[in-house]
Amino acid sequence: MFSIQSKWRYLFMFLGIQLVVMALLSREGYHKRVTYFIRIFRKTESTVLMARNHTTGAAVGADVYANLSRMSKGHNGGDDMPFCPKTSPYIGGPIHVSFPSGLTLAEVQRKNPTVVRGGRYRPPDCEALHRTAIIIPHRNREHHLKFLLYYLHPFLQRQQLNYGIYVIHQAGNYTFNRAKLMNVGFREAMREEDWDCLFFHDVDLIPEDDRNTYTCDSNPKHAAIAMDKFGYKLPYKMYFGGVSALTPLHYLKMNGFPNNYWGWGGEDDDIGVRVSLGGMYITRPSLKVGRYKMIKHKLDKGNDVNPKRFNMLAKTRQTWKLDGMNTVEYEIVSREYLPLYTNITVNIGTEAGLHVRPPTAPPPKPPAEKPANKTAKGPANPPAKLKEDHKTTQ
Ligand code: UD2
Ligand code: MN
Repeated sequence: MFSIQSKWRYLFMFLGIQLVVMALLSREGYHKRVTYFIRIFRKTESTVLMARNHTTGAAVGADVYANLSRMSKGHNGGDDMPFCPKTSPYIGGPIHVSFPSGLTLAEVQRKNPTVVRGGRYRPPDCEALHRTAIIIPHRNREHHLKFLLYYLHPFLQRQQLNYGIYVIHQAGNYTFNRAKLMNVGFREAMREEDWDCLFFHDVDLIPEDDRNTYTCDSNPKHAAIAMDKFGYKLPYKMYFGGVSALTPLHYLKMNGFPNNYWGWGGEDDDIGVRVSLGGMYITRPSLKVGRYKMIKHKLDKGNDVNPKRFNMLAKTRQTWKLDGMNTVEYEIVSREYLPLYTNITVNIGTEAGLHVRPPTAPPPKPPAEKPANKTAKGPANPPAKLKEDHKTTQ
């Protein structure tokens, strides 16, 4: 007869052997079956669903708005406001991303009641450790912008950041220039606030995991390491497109971004090269965390592939100090503090400069000689300058 104690001993031995067998099986490629078995014993978390679709490897994440209501209770805002913790308690991991039809900006606004004018936010219950500006180059992508705002606002709130969203809108129909718009965004955002980190963000990329924190590293960070469009892999080592994060010091060390890449392509690689020319290196989050979904689209009208990009790229070493933040020229057309973002519409000109002159018209014919009595009366409609002079002498 077994005593009760020895029964337990055998039971534990049996479970121990099972664990060893499972570990061996796991090494032999039975990972899925083993994790399934383990998950039966694990308490399932209500906010984070880590299940993986084994055909695509895609994470089925949580609703990005799931735990926001927990943090809406404000603090009295006095001097005794504590600093936020190093790791936010609201971070949950994978986020479910889909693009339902019928979403409106009004709905995004309704779901983000603590975001204030200009798309600004501060955690209500603690002093943020980081101040991050998001810079989004934009033209004719309102549909994408709406989805990005829908996901980005709660994503950043979960990270307890003090943040602001800037949309830098290229005025006119001339060829798009993503990198120059970023230079504008950098200068205009820094003019408004002492941001300690700037995220340069394509309008169509939605982050899929909130452990991908929107804060800066000691070197420029390429955040979009794993995108669905590249099978959630880094396409090549020097890739720096999509979403990147730099401190103001990083940005100035590499003389910002180039101003002369008009049209699609090349500018992201130029920026990548500038990082090393500025004496820095690229950091990245892990493949598991730096995941993004890109909203599918075609090449835009006004953003044709830039045929000069390879020639230009070959010369970055010679040009990076001559073109960049130290030479950027633009004119602000308008600045609007909208409920969900600050919209800056800007004229960035063309390759020919800021003011494109219309093709030169033939000089006007000199007026025919007038009889003396008519000229004495003076012109019926004096030129503006004369009108001004007249006013000041009144
Ligand atoms: C890739 C890179 C992008 C950039 C681009 C080449 C990814 C995910 N991104 O994007 O970072 O290097 O190649 O230039 O690989 N945009 C507008 N309106 C326009 C055109 C562009 O708003 O008419 C903005 C918008 O923020 C967009 C970004 O520019 O996300 C990049 O343009 P794209 O999305 O057409 O290019 P894509 O997806 O090949
Ligand atoms: Mn895109």
